Amino acid sequence: MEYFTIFQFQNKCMQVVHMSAECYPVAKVGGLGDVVGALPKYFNQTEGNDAIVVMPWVENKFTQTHRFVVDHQAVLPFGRRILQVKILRNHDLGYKLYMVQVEGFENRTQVYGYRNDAYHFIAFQVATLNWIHQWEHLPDVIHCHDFHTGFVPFYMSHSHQFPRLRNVPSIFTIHNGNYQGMMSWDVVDYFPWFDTWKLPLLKWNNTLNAMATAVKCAWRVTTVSPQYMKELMQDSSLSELFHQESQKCVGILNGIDNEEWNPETDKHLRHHYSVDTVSEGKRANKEEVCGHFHFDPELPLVSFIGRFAHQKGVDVLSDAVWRAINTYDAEMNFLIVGSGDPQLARGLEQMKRYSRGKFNCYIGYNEELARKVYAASDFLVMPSRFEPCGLNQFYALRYGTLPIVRTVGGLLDSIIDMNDENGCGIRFIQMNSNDILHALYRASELYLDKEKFATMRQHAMNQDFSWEKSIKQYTQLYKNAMP
Ligand code: NHF
Repeated sequence: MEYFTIFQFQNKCMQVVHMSAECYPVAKVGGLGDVVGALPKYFNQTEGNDAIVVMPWVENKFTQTHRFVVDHQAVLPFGRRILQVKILRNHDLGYKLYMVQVEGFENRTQVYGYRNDAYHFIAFQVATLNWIHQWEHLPDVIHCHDFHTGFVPFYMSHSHQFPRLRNVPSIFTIHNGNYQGMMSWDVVDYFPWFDTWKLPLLKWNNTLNAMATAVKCAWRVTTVSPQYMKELMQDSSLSELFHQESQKCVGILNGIDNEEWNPETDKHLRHHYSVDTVSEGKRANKEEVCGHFHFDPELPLVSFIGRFAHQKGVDVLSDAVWRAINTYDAEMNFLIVGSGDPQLARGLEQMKRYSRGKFNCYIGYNEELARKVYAASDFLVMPSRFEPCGLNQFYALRYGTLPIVRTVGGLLDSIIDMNDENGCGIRFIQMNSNDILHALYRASELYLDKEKFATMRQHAMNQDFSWEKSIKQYTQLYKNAMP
C-alpha cells in the first residue's frame, strides 16, 4: 500500500501557475517572453499536467485579435482606493492564458515603461493571489518570473490575506539579475496586510528590493543557466544573499521551441532547408540577405542580432568591427540588427559610411528579418558582458550558424569551442575588442577550411537544445518542492 502511494505520487500530474509580465506571442520584450510562452506548452505535453500563464493585460494586436472571456471579476482595495479587476481567459495557445485587467492600468499598450509600473505590478500580484486564494483546488506550484512577480512568494508566506497559500510552493526564476525592482518604500502601503516586523524580508542594502525579497521568501530559486547562478553567487550585488540561500538555488538551462524555430518550416524564410541541405539552403538565404545589404556573398557573413543594451556588448563589438575593417582589412561582412540605446544606433548608422561596404545595420525590431539573418549568416557573434542564458546562440545553431560567444552565463554552458572535437562555436574570454578580433580571425580561418566548416555546421544543426531536457529538470524541481 505504502509503495503504491509513493508510486502514485511520483506520477502525479501537476497544476502549475506561471506568473509573468511577458509571454510570447501575447506580449514579448525579450527572452523572458519566449521562455514563459514555451514552458507551459512543453510541460503540458505530459498527459494530465496543467500549466497556465497569468499576466497583466496589455492592449495590443494579440489581445485585439483573439477572443477573451471574462473568467472572474473582483474588487481590489488598493491604498485608499477600490479598483475593479477583471481576469480574462483565452485558449488559443494550447494552455490557458489569463490576463489581469486592473482599473486605471487597462489601457496600457506596452509591457513596461510607465511612471507607475511599480504600482501596476503590485496590483497585478495581489489581484492574482486574491483570485487563486478562492480556488477550490489550489495549484501545486506557483512559479514566478523576474522581479515583476517578486513579492508573490512574500505575500504567499507572510500575508494574513492568503492563509490557504502558505503550503503552496513558490518558485522564483531569475531571467535577468540586473533588473531587481528596487522601489520606494511607499509602495508598501499597497501591500496586503502583513506583520510589520517582517519588513526586513523586503529589503536589501536598505532599499526595498523585489528580487531580493523573492530570493529570501521563495521555496526554490532558479536562474536560466547553472553558470549564471555561479556568477550571481560570486560577483553580484546580491552575492551574500545567494550564499545565504544557496541550499534552495539551482540553475536550469533554457531550451528553445524547436517547432517555432525550424529552418525547414519557418514561415519567414523563402528558402527552407534541413541538415541535409544546409549548404544550398544557407547559400540561397545568404544571397537574398547579402543582396539586400549590398554585401559580397562570397565573404563570410558575421551578424549580431539583439538589443543595444549595455549587457549585450554592442559598443565593444562595433569597435572590433571598425578595427577589423579599417585596420586589418578583414575579408568579412558584418551585419548588426537590433534596437535600443539611441546613441549607439546613431553611431552604427554613421559607421556604415566608413566601412567600404563591409558593414551594414538595421535599426529596429523585425522578427522576419531576424529569422532571415539567422538563416543567412555564417557566424553569429554574442559579446555579452553577462548572459543569464541567451537564446540567440540556440537559434543560431538550429539554423546552422556558428556562434561566436563570450564565456559567460548560459553561453559558457552551451557553446563548446571548435578546438574540441565536439565543438560547434568559437569562444573568447575577455570583454575587449582584441579578444573579439582574435575570435573573428579564427572564424575567417575556419571559413576557408570548407570541409571543417561544413562539418561543424551540420554538427551545430544536430545539437539538441529543445525544451524537453529542461522540462524534466523543472518537473523534478516542482516535485521536490511539494510538501
Ligand atoms: O535567456 C530568458 C532570457 C535569457 O539571457 C537572457 C536574458 C533575459 O538576458 O531567460 O532572459
